[in-house]
Amino acid sequence: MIVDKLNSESLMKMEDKYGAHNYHPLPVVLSKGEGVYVWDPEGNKYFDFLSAYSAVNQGHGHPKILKALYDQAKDLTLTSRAFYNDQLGPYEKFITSYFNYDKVLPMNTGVEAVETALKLCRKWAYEKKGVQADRAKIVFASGNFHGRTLAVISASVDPDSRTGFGPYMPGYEIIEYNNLEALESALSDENIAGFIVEPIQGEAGVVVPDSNYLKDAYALCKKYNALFIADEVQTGIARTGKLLATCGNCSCEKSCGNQPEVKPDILILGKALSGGVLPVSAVLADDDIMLCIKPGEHGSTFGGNPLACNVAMAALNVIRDEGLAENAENLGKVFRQRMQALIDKSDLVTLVRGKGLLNAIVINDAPESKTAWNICVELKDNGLLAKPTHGNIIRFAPPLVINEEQLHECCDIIEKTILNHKQ
Ligand code: IF1
Repeated sequence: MIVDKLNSESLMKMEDKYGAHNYHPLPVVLSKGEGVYVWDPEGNKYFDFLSAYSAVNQGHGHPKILKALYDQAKDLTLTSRAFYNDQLGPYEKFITSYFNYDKVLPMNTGVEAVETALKLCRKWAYEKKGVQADRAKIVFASGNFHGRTLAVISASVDPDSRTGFGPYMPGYEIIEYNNLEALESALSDENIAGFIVEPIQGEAGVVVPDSNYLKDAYALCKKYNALFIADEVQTGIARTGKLLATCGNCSCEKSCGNQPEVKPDILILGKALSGGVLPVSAVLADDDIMLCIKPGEHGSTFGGNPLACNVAMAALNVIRDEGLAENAENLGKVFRQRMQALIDKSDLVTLVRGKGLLNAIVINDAPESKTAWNICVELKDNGLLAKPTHGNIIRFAPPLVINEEQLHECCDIIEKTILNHKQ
């Protein structure tokens, strides 16, 4: 019996009936993706301007990443770490060289990598800094988004992420983002193990700190013997025009030879580490930190599986071989110029901000208004998919494989939608 292809309407109803209501998606169903494009079951074509929150930097269905998936899947997908496998060592050598660290601890989702980094930071504080047992504290920036687990939402100030899930993880200090005085004051507490920060706060609305913030924050962590932990789950893997948003130079220290302005003590990667093909995350650190975790003290069933190893190596090769950081840097400037020109002729948009191809526009209405949402629905009707972050801010993050002609076509869609929007 040939089952009729379900249409968008029936698919949305099915999700509503049988799925948890933990999301409020835009009313569009996606069934196919290729490069910067996605299609719905009815065959309507859209520009993907969210890239699954920067997990699809390499574009949908990248042939080299899919080949790595197919080629490995037919041999061996999962062994668990109870045994060695023939893909993990080569991957560990590859990724530690790529990002210039001694070691990697492979995990799966971004929040698992964040949790791993927090555990590693505490362990280092007890074993190397000499903090008394159970007294270690970690500093977070308000407005952060590091994932959805209890330990991580304990550091959130967002009521949606936090309320109703207490009691919360102790040992956290939350300070204002982009405030070095607040950081120095917090770090002066000898029990501080580390400071975890997003180089750009994505969910908070693509908040870009002052140009000296990361470098000076890193220096303060060194001064007070606390670990600088960079959550590059969203900003990493070329999204902001550099391989890492924390590296002030080009793609990788080895290729350009310059010393990066900031080399995080613990680096957290996820999302586009796999090009969006399957969950792959990683925590990188040098031996004096990474070896604080001993056998049996941390792990994961799927962490470091052969499939993930091969997909991640292919995904990282695509980033370098196709010059996606440079493309993001160049086209990000074009995008912000186009948006600034729109701001100059529309009072509906007040600001554009971002780095590389991680940008956002601020809509001239109250955060609790539906305007940003309505504009995203109108953008969808005009062939471009994006979604508001908080209230009146719309994030724009296309796959980094986008070309200049496609980018201008998208800016034309955004401009037409904004100028035709009826309040
Ligand atoms: C959802 C937000 C973005 C992240 C940073 C860790 C994680 C994320 C900087 C955890 C994940 C995702 C989660 C996703 C939507 C998306 C998101 F809106 F939730 F905040 F990108 F800004 N660090 N961000 O951005 O990684 O465990 O999800 O793999 O719907 O929750 P994860």
